[in-house]
Amino acid sequence: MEEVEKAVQLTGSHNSWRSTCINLIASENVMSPLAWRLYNCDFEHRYAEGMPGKRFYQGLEYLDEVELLAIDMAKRLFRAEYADLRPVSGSLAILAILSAFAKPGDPYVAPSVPAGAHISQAEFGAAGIRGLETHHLVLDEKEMTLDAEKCKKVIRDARPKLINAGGTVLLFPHPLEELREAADEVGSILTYDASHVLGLIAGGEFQDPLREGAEVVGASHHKTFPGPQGALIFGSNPDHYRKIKSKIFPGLVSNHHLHRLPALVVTLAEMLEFGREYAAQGVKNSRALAQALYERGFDVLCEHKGFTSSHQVIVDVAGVGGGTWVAETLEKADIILNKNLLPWDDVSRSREPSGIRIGIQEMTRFGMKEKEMETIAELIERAVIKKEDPAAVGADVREFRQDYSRIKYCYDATNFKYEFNVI
Ligand code: DSN
Repeated sequence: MEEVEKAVQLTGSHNSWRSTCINLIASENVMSPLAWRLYNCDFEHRYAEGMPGKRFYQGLEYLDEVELLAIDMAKRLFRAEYADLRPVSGSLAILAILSAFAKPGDPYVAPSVPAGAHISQAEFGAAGIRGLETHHLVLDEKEMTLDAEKCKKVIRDARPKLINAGGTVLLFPHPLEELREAADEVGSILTYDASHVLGLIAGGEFQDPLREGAEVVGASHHKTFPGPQGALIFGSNPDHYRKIKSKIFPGLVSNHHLHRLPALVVTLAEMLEFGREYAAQGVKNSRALAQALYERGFDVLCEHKGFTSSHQVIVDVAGVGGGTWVAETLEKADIILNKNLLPWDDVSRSREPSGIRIGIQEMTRFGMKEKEMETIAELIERAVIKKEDPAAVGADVREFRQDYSRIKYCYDATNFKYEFNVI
């Protein structure tokens, strides 16, 4: 079939192209070779509903054990009282949490999207679908972190059932202890969307939401945490989990994409073993890239506080073509990142925002360090500021990338024997 040939060819083209690009999308990552190998397994074809040992389908003897391993390891890694790996996406994890603690019409508090919230935290995303009355936490735009005093006032005035900190632009830790104080005053649950920084939390970098006051954490596990695509929820209070559980199943997830689970066990093990080294290098890399871009004339946010404490770098590119032009020009040079709203952009400008967001986690996985961040900054400068032909810059990108094709911070897949076939 012509269509099949086309699909095969397009998939191959995508695979070869992105393996030669400098991949800087802050929400992406690559699995380790062993995780990737296990991902392609028969669990993909099977159905499970409910909890291990209490399923509604037969044939899950081995899956149950794998899922219990993953749950146990996630609890250990994040020092949590419970962990549920069934949400198949970050948005569903957030929606399950929102549904557990707030009903339609209830007040709810989260940052706005320009202030860094993910769409699932927003009135036009999962929070809106749940029918919540959304109030916004206040970001200190200079410091790029929530303004504790102003947020406390919002919480005291709105008296929300639920507060959802964290989000999709996260340069610096948020003041969770202060938010928790206000949450306790009004009887609100403090949750944290850790999708972006989950791998940093696992590696002891950034902030540890459960230790700082958050009670429930929802996160996708494929951004800084380099697992298969999917999500989890974990937290400190088992009573909360009783409420969340039924929202996941039978509420929002029927089958939970079972082939994720062995790949997740591998990723959890690799993060337990190599996570500290990976996360520490990641933060060094984002700071080095920010510094190198700044020295080349880019308006990188938060120079006064070292630019970033996470894997992200945010650049105001309004003066050099705008977010859309910069992202599209860099794509022509095989440097892949995304345009992004800045806190002072109106949300209606999401197609023409002032900023770009850069994430260093994938290139860190391929072994890049501070020196390589200098090279990346130079390549970006050539395409964006010096306006060199992107195709010429792209040729240098592809040559540079050749030396970074093996994933680090993981087990050697050849040390494990696997004798199963997919079909
Ligand atoms: N939209 C994604 C991000 O890039 O942050 C998260 O799902």
